[in-house]
Amino acid sequence: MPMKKNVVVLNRLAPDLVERLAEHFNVVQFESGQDLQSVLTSVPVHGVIGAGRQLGRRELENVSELEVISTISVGYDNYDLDYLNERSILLTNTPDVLTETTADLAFTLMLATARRIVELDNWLRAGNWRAGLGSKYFGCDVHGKTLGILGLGNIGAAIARRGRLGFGMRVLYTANSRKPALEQELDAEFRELDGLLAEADFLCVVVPLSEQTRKLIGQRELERMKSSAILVNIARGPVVDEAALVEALRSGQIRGAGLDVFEREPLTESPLFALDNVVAVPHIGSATHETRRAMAELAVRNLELALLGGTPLHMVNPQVRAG
Ligand code: 8YV
Repeated sequence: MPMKKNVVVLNRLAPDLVERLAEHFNVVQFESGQDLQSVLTSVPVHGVIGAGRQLGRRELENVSELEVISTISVGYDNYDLDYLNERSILLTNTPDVLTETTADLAFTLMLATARRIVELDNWLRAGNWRAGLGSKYFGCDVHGKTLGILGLGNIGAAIARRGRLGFGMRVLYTANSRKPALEQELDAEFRELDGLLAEADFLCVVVPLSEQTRKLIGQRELERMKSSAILVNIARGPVVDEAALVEALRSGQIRGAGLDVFEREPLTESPLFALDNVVAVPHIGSATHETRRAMAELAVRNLELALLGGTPLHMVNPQVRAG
């Protein structure tokens, strides 16, 4: 029987998934508090599975047997892709299974910010509801408004669908390429970024983080938005210049923001926390029992296929296998 390959598991997986991995591999569980580089070099590691860790040259240069990283996420900005390509290390990810759940969260943030749900929940619990609610506490409509999607990939399209079909919204989008099928399905209209900023009542940021999208939304862009507009970011924090956003929210440049992601994560302190017109949640886009389970299963499957001689279902850099 051939020797089992070694696999490092970065996060806690369900026991049945760990058992499943253990059928084919020696499983090394990384525990928080441990030094990642030491764990990665404690045995010849062939595969890594998990998310939430930056992996590049520094972490991987002594992991000489590494064949595959199976990330439990759709985004892969945590990985130095150029370095993985240079080393012919395969990267697999988990798209599709989280699309609808993440779109649900985008809508939750739109609605919660527009209707001031968190602010008014706090107000109510503080015992303030003694008389009728004055217009001071009114929110704004979501239905029938203009939804601007920045990045019309799978998740952007799922948000657009909710807006168009569920809330009768007009859909505008900015993307690297035109999407004729979605334009037809959702009456969506393409805009250059400045046009999108000027017309959107709700601006949903759904682009992946890359050097091209870092700080894509800064002071200049926020100044082009309507003062009645709400910004929702479910992509990656660094796509939005957070200091500029705080300023825009404080000064009333825009109405509010619903944020799932931040420049630095995890986050324990932020000027955003002092603002009533912000609804902030701790990067929960895919965090439902069903979806996280589906993501973990898919990542395990990708890892098995990569290390046992098959073709993983989702490869970020399939070209490394061609050579
Ligand atoms: C991940 C995400 O679960 O998939 C992504 O890209 O942002 C989340 O759904 C998270 O990054 C895991 O840490």
